[in-house]
Amino acid sequence: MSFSISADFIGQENRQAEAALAEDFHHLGRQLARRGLDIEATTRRAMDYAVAVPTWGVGTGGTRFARFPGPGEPRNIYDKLEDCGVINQLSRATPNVSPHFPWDKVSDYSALRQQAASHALGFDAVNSNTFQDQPGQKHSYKFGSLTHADKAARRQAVEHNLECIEIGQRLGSTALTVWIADGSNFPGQSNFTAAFDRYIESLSEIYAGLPKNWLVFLEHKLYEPAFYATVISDWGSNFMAASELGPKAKCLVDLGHHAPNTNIEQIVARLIRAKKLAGFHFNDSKYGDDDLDSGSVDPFRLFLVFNELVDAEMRHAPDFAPAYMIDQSHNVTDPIESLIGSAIEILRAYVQASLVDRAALRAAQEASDAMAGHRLIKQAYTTDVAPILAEARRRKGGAIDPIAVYRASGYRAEKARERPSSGAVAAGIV
Ligand SMILES: [Mn+2]
Repeated sequence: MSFSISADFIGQENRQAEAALAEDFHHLGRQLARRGLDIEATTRRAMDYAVAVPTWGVGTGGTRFARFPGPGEPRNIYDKLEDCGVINQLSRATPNVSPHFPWDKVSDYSALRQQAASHALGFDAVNSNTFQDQPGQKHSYKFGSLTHADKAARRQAVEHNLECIEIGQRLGSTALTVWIADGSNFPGQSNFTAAFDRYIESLSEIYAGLPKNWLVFLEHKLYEPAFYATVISDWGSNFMAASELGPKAKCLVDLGHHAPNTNIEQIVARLIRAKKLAGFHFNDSKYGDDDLDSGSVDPFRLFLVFNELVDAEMRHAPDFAPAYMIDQSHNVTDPIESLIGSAIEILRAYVQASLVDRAALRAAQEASDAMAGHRLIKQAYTTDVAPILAEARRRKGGAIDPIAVYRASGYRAEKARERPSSGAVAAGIV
């Protein structure tokens, strides 16, 4: 029998924090009421928000220099689901997981779906992998996959994506996320135009294989592993591709996949306007695609992204239904703690953005009152919404202080006993 955290334990831990939370929640409610805001309505929004966790995120990540495995790491997709279940049990914000193939391949997907359901989890977008070679694979992706100069390698990559769609259908997913590592390391190595043409040709075949209610999320990334040029390097290339492919193709924004100092929130606004925003891979970064915990380095940027999202939601922007996913690499922390913390930070940004006085902001903008507009944004951003987040979790049966409860539960130590290290788990960074 494998160890799990009981609802009784969470309730018991919560009881010690309930009185203080009630006091803080009440006080914040009075503050918000003075601004014409209803804390109950905001709390309901917090309760309804969800962000998916990646199955690859619960294993310890690494860099190209080293990986330092933690104790009790998940050994397979079943262990990963167990860990993802704990993240949702305590945070009540992550009811879906985003699987990755072939890493999460099994022989029986209806059993996998049932296993996920037993942890109260569903499946979000499925991710294909043509950025590394698998054992026994006929054609190598060393020089590309969907854009490879060799037609047979492209064919193999297309087939893999079609297989991912098939698996996703059995899991209840409705989207395929495609990120390719294709690009070049040397000027002259590859023809920019020919590579992009081949991308469109390959993606057209995948697009044709999408079931009726499915979307394909195209993910761009500036550089790495290609260091001179990447085929789908930026949102412009992404938008060109998604536009050529059709309405079921949309652009996924990974927060770490842009040049330093890029105004990502403005890109988000543009994609919303073009009805092409697929959704997000949330993470944070300082220098490049660092895959750090969401909101850990620049929480204001995360808030500004959500400011655009809530703005679009409030004005009922057409065809606006972004998918929210976390994509991080946890190299020095317990991945469960990082994912709980990240889900909280994402939710915090969403709730703070929900507090922006939209009518007053519009008026300030119409009047070209720069300072008034900025102050309205900052008023929302500097509001401490922690009591709303905690109360939303408590009402849904989660923990008032999820990371403290996780630590007190002894879950990791139990798993270290149950899961002898195989050293085989790969943690991906995409
Ligand atoms: Mn990503």
